[in-house]
Amino acid sequence: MSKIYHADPSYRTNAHMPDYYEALWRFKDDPETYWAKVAGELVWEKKWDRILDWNPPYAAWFPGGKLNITVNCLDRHVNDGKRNKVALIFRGDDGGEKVLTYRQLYREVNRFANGLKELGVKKGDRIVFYMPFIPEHVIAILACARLGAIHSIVYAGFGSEALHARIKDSKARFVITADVSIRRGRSISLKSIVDEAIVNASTVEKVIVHRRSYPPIELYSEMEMDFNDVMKGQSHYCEPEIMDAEDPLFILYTSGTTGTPKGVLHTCGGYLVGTYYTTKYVFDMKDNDVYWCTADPGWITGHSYIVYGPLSNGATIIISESVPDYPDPGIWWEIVEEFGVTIMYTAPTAIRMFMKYGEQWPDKYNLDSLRILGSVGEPLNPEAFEWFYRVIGKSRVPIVDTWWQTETGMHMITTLIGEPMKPGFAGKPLPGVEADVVDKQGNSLPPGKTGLLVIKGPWPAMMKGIWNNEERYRHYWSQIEGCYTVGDLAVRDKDGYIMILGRSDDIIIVAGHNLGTAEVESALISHETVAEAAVIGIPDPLKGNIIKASVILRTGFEGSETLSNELKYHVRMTIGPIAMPSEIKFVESLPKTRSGKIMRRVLKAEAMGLDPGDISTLED
Ligand code: 6R9
Repeated sequence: MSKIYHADPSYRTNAHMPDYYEALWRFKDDPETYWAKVAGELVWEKKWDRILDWNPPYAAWFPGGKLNITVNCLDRHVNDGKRNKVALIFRGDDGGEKVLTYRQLYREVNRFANGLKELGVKKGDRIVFYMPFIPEHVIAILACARLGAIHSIVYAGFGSEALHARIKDSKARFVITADVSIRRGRSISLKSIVDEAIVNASTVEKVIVHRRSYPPIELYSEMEMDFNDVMKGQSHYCEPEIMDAEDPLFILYTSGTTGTPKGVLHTCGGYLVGTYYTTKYVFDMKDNDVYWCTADPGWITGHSYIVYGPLSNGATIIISESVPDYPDPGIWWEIVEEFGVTIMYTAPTAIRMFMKYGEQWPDKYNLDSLRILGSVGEPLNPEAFEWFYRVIGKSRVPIVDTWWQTETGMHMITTLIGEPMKPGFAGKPLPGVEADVVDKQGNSLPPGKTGLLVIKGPWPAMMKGIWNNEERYRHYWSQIEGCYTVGDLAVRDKDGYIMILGRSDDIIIVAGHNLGTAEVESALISHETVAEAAVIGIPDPLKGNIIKASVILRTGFEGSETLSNELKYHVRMTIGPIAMPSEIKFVESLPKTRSGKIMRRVLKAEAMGLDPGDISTLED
């Protein structure tokens, strides 16, 4: 039985959504009225005709509605008394800062949009981004959306082949990049990667380069243009393109932990409603919050919870180019103290890294400003939850462990800040989301039984397709009748809290028992010496599979045969003999995507001497 944590009752009393069950009841009673109320808080050029047309697997949300998402993220705040509120605070890798108010951000976006327009950018054009995380990145995203152009952001860490494949698949007309990104005090050339990536990509007409270094790099060809020159002399107002609710907003190629990347398509209306709604209620976003999401815009988390959700709520966002341990592992806590961050949203991979370095780093800083902590990307193991709660949140700050995906666009399962928290469990489906844990035939499973996580029915920010791949889109909805199959394993408890056990392709079947990777990894991490762990199943003639674990130890511990045996025994005692790893390997690092997810199939291929498949999304 795991522990249950309760936030101070004032959290609940003051929350935008104080009562989960009341909201759930309102949703169930009349879903359309429920969503109409949320959508009604936003600015529409023309109101929708209907809330939803649902012809599975195709949904049209707010058909007939017309809007521009940037009007909701900028114009309305500029006109509604938030003109001089800080919209964005940038903190560079070198400690440099830049602050933009809503008015300033609005003007920059409009100027850049006008510049793009002059270059011929129009509604529906695809624009690929390969940019560092600097304010210009956010400006360019919003400028695209202002014109109705479709952005497709690629992590500025992927290689030229991955970038090339995404440019080709989306048939991009424009690429926006920078000369360099700066990581750990070092400049990493982005422009040269773009140069390679656009060879044989004949659709690309222009490459826009934000030049940061001095002296500025030369721009050689006719195709290349300086970012600031695009803006130069442009007016501060650009008429927003009025979009249909179902017009495309962006394509984002998924992190690809399991296969070749797919271009997930999101559209304007429902996506805005879904990200606005979840930012408001899950993060309980208030006017004086200082919100910091540590993700990169190249991940869906950056799209939904750095840009569109927070800005549509008129929030103050922090963006930072810094990595968690440079110049030292105190940097993130220094940022929290310095800017008075109230809501911090990060990933288990970062939390486990901080656990490894030890409490002395966060302990140097005053973290009193924090009022909500969030996690996303992987299961937040109970051990990591407890550490985050105690060391960062001082046993006072509620944690929202948010389960969702590129495809879902918005948070789907989490624990609202006023609800009891159960470490290891993401929580319950948000009001508006119907999730279930089922067997392969789609039968609901009782509490305690492991099964497939599915979503029943449509939700506003759901993906609307896979770019150029109808079949792959249909596949999500065709495995189990009437359900969107998310590809994760899960188990529910008697209160309806859902624990995510890992990807279903990573499932390990030992002697007929289904084991989720997260279960075994959490057991390993609960040992005092372990910072991080990844487990895989290796075929075995006797047991079906045996478990092989790769383990990163906390600072100050060393791997040995004795420790290996101790860890095996620890897992045996925590879960049972079935889950005991046959082999434990002590490693310095694990293969991860740029968003911090462990790529177990790479470990598996390595262990079995097989080809790892597409590894274009692998970090470094
Ligand atoms: C937002 C994002 C989606 C996959 C998802 C699941 C894992 C995300 C999680 C989580 C457990 C959480 N995942 N959040 N697992 N608890 N709170 O990460 O999108 O990159 O598309 O990945 O990430 O496996 O299916 P994406």
